[in-house]
Amino acid sequence: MHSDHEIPPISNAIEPFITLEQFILEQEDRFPHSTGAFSRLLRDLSVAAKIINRNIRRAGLLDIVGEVGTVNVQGEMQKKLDVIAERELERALRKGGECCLIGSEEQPETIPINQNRETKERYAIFFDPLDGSSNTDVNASVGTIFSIYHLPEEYEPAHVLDVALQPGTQQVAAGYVAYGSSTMFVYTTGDGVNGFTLDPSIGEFLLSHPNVRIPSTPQMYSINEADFDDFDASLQAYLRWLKRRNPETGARIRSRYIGAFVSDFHRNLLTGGIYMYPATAASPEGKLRLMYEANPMALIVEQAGGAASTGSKRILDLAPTDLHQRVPLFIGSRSLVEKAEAFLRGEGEA
Ligand code: AFP
Repeated sequence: MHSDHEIPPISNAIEPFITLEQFILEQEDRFPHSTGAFSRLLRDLSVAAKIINRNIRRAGLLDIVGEVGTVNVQGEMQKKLDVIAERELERALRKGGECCLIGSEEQPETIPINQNRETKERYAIFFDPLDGSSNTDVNASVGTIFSIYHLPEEYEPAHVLDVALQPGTQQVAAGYVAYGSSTMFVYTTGDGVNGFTLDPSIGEFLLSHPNVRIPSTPQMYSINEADFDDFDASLQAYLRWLKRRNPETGARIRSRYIGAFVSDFHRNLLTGGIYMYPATAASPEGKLRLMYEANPMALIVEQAGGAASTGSKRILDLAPTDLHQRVPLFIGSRSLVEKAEAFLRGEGEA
């Protein structure tokens, strides 16, 4: 017991830590024929993440908050930090040389890079450089999301997008960076999910959340309820069900919505819960993009024991047709995603 005036001791002796780079190299050692290209790719992404983080952390001090004055392919005003994040990712991937195709939320078309490189391993990377970027103006959390695919050894350059657009099940890796009260790099290669927290004093991501599992008792639901009147009646019924007290425990799930998918997803991954961006009358396909938002998070959530659905189909099974394709999304704890699907089929409880 501590008296009112006594501050409980806080241990800072949780070393030794493993860095993201050490972790990646250890994983690589498990594959005897690995060329190291994939490890270098992840390293490049982590370097870009550190530079983006540096800019975000000083955003209020430099002239990098607000809009650039241009509109991106989504019809959204580009923020200065959107452009900076996009540039840093592209620069790191060009320099690294392992990535041969970039698909970004901020660009109308994919960008072929490093095409003349002599390499057997070619990767395509799809990313949202700065998800939730409207949050930067008000000092709230934002994130970066990425999804990695193999490209075949040989392909017709004019048709590279056709070979790059693959279902989410084919992702080699997926991850995100959450720029919150601390900065975290979370990723999966299809063998569990691991989270690394940036230690700014040494400039390294350190393993802080090994083998993340989404808790089975959900705590949170996240949806923009301002759109309630636009939702289908079955979804409205599901929301009413979510708000009920558990008849046995009296507990109630809480509502949280930051307006940055990465941050809402990350919190729900750690606490248990569901994030929803459904189809509405105004957005019949929902708002979030399959290739660089839904697919990478779907792989992560499944690897952590959760689920991701359009409301009727598994996200990872969808055959993509377009770089910027949108998709309705229900993602998080398996029990809540399955319940949402049941309600949307008209089989929910009264
Ligand atoms: P921005 O990157 O343009 O800020 O969009 C963020 C986002 O796509 C997603 O991260 C949020 O969950 C969602 O939009 C919020 O959108 P609503 O304001 O329609 O709820």
